[in-house]
Amino acid sequence: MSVGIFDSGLGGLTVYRAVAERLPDLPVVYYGDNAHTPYGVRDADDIYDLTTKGCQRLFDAGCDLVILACNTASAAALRKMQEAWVPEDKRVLGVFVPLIEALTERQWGDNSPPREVAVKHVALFATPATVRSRAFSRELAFRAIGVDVEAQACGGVVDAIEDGDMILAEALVRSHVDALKRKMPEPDAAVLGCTHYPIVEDIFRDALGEGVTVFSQPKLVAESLADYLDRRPEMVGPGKVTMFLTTGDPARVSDQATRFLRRRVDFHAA
Ligand code: DGN
Repeated sequence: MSVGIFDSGLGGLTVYRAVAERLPDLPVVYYGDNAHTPYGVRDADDIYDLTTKGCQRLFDAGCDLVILACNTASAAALRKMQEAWVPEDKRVLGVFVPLIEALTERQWGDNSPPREVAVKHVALFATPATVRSRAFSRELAFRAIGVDVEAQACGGVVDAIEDGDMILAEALVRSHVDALKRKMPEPDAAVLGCTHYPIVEDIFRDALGEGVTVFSQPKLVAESLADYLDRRPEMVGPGKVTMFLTTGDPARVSDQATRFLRRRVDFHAA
C-alpha cells in the first residue's frame, strides 16, 4: 500500500521530505488542498468537512494509512474523525502525538505510563485555529502530562512563506516570539506546531535564544512513522508509485512546491 500524506496545501511537503529521506522506498500519495488553503482561519466544521474529503480521496487512491501533516486539521478534526468517521480497516494519524511523544520520549501507539518529562515550560507556536482548538493542551492532559504550555497564534507567517516574502516572515516570527516571551519569559522548550515553520526554524531558534529545545515536526513524524510501520509490517505491501495530488491548479502548485522540496515534482488534479 501507499501511505497518504494530507495537508491543507504545500506545507505538508516538509513532512513528505522527511518521510522520503527516512523511508526512501515507501510509496506516498500526497494530497494538498490548495483550493481551500489556508485552514488556519477556517472554522472547525469546515476543516472537518475538507479533511474527511481529502482523506477519502487518499483511501480511494489505495492508502490504508493517512497522516494528517496539517496541524490545523490534526487539531480541529482528527479526534472526531477517529471517533466517528475512519473505517475500521483504515488509520488516520496526526502530527501532535509524535511531538508529545518526543517531549515524553515515548512512541506512537505505546501505551506505557507517562515518564518524567524533562521540560516544564513549553511554548507552542501554531496557526490561530490550532491555538483556538487547545488540542495540544488537551492531548497532554489526556496523557496526564503536567507541563505548563503557553501558546502563541502566529498570524501571517504561513501567508508570508507561501508568498516567498521571507523578510516579512522573519519580522513576524520575531514579533511572535517576543509576544510569547512576554507571557512566558523563560520557556525551556518550543514546539513548532505548523507545517510551514521548519522553513523558518533557524529564525525561531535565533529569536528564542540558547537553552530552549526546539521540537520541529518533520523528522519526529518520519521517525514515528518508521517505527509504526516496523511494528506493523503487514501494512507495507508491494510498492505503488509516489504521486502528488492537489485541489488547486496543478501547474501553479508544482511551481510553488519547488520552494518546499528544493526539487521539481509534478502535481496532478485531485
Ligand atoms: N498546514 C497548516 C498547519 O500545519 O497548521 C498551515 C497552513 C494553513 O492551512 N493554515
